[in-house]
Amino acid sequence: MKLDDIIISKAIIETYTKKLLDCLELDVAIVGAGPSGLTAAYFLAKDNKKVGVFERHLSVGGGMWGGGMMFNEIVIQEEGKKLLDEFDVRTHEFQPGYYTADAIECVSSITKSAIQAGTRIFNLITVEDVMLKNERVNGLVLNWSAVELANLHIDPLTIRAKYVIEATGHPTEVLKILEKKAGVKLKTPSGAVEGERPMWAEKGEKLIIENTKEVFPGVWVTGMAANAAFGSPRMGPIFGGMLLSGKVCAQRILSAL
Ligand code: 48H
Repeated sequence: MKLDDIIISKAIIETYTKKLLDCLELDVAIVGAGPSGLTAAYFLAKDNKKVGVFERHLSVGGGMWGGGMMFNEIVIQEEGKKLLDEFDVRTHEFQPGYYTADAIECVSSITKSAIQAGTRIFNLITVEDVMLKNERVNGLVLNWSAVELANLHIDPLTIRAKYVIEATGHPTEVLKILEKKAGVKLKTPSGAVEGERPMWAEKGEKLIIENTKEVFPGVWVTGMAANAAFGSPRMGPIFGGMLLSGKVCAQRILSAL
């Protein structure tokens, strides 16, 4: 069969452009394709909401690939295991209440589920700012991660969304942007990002569910960013909280939409 190089290029450019154009107005825009962001995306897309995920890196999955200290297995508790069952990830009971799963299988299966439910994931795009109107976030400001890396002076583009999910993990990048550039008060005790506390798996996993909420008009926080925002402990390589927080975030947004 004959292959034309230019048709290959045209196919990619046209298809990608269509995908991006279709995401200029979203129900929910998610910043970060770690386990919490991907899980939230899956449950929102499954409910027929228009969801786009923007991820700075080439690969999705955030901090999940490396398990604990590069031992690429994760630990999950009973409630989290049910979610891995839904994502068709195999788990192994280590001892009652503690399950392990292959970190690579987790990332690839959750990602596949989110995409097949209808989520569009845009890797290599960094969220460098938010759109703020009448004291409410109503969209994101995007640029190629390569522009950020090369420190080029190139203006960004924007997308509009009914809700934004802050799923950037430990650095809470979206909330830091709001703090620094908009000077607004978040719905946290101090009005600012409280900062994550030292490791305490049990407490961190419990609090993450109540920390998953709207932290500023139009912005919901999930995953590690939720505990960092509200000053709760980190929890190490137990990932049930990330998945459950993503699910709860989606459910709470679905009620709000
Ligand atoms: C685009 C961005 C931007 C930006 C960041 O860190 P993550 O895996 O986040 P979670 O919350 O889903 O999972 C946290 C988990 O991986 C973890 O770190 C745990 C459990 N730690 C416990 C402990 O004790 O250490 O993913 C966040 C993603 C990453 O892929 C980033 O590249 C991406 O967000 N991201 N993408 N624009 N401005 N900032």
